[in-house]
Amino acid sequence: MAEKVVRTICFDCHSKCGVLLHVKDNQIVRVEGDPNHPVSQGMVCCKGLSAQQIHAHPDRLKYPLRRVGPRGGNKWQEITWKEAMDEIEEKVRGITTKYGDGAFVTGQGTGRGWNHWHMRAQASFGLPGWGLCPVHVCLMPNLLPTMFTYGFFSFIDAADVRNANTIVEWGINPLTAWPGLQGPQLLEARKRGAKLIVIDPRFTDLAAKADIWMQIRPGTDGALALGMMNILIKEDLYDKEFVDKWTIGFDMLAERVKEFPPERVAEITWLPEEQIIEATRMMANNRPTTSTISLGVCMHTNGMQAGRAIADLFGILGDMDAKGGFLSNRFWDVMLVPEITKMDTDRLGALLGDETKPLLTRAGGAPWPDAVWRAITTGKPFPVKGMGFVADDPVMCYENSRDIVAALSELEFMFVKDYFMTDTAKMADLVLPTAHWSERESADEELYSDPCPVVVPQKAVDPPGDAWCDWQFWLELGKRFKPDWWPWKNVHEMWQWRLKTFYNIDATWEEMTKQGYYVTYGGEKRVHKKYEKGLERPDGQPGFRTPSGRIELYCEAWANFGYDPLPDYVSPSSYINEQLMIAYPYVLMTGARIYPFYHSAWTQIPMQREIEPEPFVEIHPDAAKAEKISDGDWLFVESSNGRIRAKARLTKGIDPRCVHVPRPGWRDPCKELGLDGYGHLGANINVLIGAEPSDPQFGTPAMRSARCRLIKIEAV
Ligand SMILES: Nc1nc2c(c(=O)[nH]1)N[C@H]1C(S)=C(S)[C@@H](COP(=O)(O)OP(=O)(O)OC[C@H]3O[C@@H](n4cnc5c(=O)[nH]c(N)nc54)[C@H](O)[C@@H]3O)O[C@H]1N2
Ligand SMILES: Nc1nc2c(c(=O)[nH]1)N[C@H]1C(S)=C(S)[C@@H](COP(=O)(O)OP(=O)(O)OC[C@H]3O[C@@H](n4cnc5c(=O)[nH]c(N)nc54)[C@H](O)[C@@H]3O)O[C@H]1N2
Ligand code: SF4
Ligand SMILES: [Mo]
Repeated sequence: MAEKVVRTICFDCHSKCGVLLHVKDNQIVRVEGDPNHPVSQGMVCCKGLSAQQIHAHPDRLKYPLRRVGPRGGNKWQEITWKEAMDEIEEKVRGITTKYGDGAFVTGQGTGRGWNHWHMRAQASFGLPGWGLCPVHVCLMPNLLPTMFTYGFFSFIDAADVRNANTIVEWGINPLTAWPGLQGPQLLEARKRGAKLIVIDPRFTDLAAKADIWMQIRPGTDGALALGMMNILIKEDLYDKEFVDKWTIGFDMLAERVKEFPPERVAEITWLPEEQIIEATRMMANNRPTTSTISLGVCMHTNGMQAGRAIADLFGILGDMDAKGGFLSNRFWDVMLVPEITKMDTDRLGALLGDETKPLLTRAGGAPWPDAVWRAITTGKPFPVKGMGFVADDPVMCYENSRDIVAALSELEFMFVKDYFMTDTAKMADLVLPTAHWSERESADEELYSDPCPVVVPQKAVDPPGDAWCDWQFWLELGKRFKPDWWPWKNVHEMWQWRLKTFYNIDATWEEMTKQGYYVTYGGEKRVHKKYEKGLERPDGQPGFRTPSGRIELYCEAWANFGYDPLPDYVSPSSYINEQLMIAYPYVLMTGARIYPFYHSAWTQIPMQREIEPEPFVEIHPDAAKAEKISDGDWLFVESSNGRIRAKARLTKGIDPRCVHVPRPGWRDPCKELGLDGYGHLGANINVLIGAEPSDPQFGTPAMRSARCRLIKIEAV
């Protein structure tokens, strides 16, 4: 067959770059970035480039598999999708009839374009909301503080990097984690002279490009924001006019920040006092200023209040919904609305963990993972007896990995839908094969920065065997329980309904794929400062969508969830006693992204594994010297929760008091390169992280401010 070029979208990370796949005989012979894609502009990274190695990997799952023999014995029988779906239906019905609606929980990992369809499916037979989703650590701890403060979600999509004069990248590393989504815009901004401040305890590829790199002590970002507000107010650098007209609670905030003079903040954050002052003045004197705040800020026990402090900081700087500031984007309004998710807000209190983590259940729409595992092992407050994981390896994803393995082994029924037979999948009763982005059609509308297109990717190659995409799975599953919620014959109809009803895109499937993407708003259609024009609030009045109509520097609604209505700061080590401090001398950060892997995926792919062959831990040379560790030594990284293996990587880009282990876990072996896999416990950071201590109302554990020690493995 002749070579053809298929224009589609890579979905190996949230960037969703436009790509052109050159295809011949069902193989991908070349991957090119699509220069016409409005956001990625031709960018493609090493994960996108390895599409062929993923597509053609000999270990890909091809057909649904049913366990034969004892659980964990790794003996399987190929079955049809009809048999698999019949069995899932029977088990879900049996378990929910016997134990109640909440007894069957479906779990997902990061968003893969179908968050809302997952919720709709889960609500079709169980409790509303996300069955299980890592929103206690991902995205929501950034989004909720801004929603409470500004009345809109502000994340990477909101940062108007293209037009800002000062860009503050706060606990985020876009060049590695969001290369196609913010990478090109950032580099262009630097070229035109925009200032860049990077706040990160590690010297990243982005920090290398910064005007000011603030090497902050992990978990103290809230104190830094309070200190910056202290300077802004003392030096009269905030936007007085905006504050007077559009915010509430300024006087109380001004009192609060008096407690955070620069010298105290310097001590808390390990940052030089002069640097804090210099950065604050740059943000105020070189506006418009924008920022993206991400995992570095929120993966701590004090993350929600840190988010509030930072939200207030940019609130008084005043670049709200302004060109070059923080854009209020409407796509959030149609992403997770009850019309599609079937989320019944009155019933969210039924989600597991509600009694201790109500902000997570009621505002985040998800149960607290720790409460789910305990419901399996104790049956309290109600039993969980069946689980199904789609695009999620829960043992790699959630804190307390060992407890998760123990809990999963007590389930009556479990299914896993993945590309490969993972160690977690081996514990399941049914394993379901999955089509990769190069092998499926879909319509995706998740995160994008300005402009915000809805994309309609095309299939370039056939999946192996009979691997279904996840959308088809949710449709077929939901249909069996609530046929009237799932009236569509196939996924094309389902997406056409979605795009027509929510985005006003009325076209045939062929027309849509030919078009490729629709910029529904943003770009040239963008209207700024909608709050001045009565375009922000549903009632058409000027103002923000908060109860007061203003930016809530003092936030009453936040107080309803048990937090101080003003931002405050509690030390990330407040729970650590002296004994623990001595036994585990290093501050442990886990999970910063590295280029070749997406969470725990792709360690079996040669192109990726060549870049990062082994698990590693970053250590400062001074700390290594004190521990008698050399670069490349194998170590145990040990916390009070457990220990994992990692190779020492010495770098001056980390404080000697801190160490860092990145996200992947190197779960799967790479046979082609003869490299080991470490299974789901051997090198997995979440073996080290406990569920407690955690954010009081939201349940975020100390994934970036835990404690550990380093032990050299002499005999390896
Ligand atoms: N290659 C790759 N890309 C990914 C992913 C992946 O697994 N692999 N995952 C995707 C997902 S789901 C997400 S949520 C995003 C996350 O996107 P990011 O938040 O950008 O990802 P990270 O690299 O985890 O964290 C950003 C930075 O936080 C820093 N940090 C650690 N502790 C602190 C702290 O206390 N304060 C501050 N200010 N910074 C701190 C880390 O050093 C790191 O450089 O990435 C997405 N993109
Ligand atoms: N300690 C610590 N833990 C963390 C983080 C951290 O920084 N530190 N980051 C957290 C964050 S932000 C997130 S979002 C979570 C993410 O965690 P998850 O998204 O659950 O990621 P994985 O654990 O890699 O599990 C995903 C599994 O799905 C498979 N898969 C990949 N794509 C697809 C697909 O499209 N369909 C299907 N069916 N399967 C697919 C992969 O092969 C893999 O086995 O991890 C969280 N866990
Ligand atoms: S940055 Fe890489 S992995 Fe992410 S969408 Fe683009 S090509 Fe794919
Ligand atoms: Mo995430």
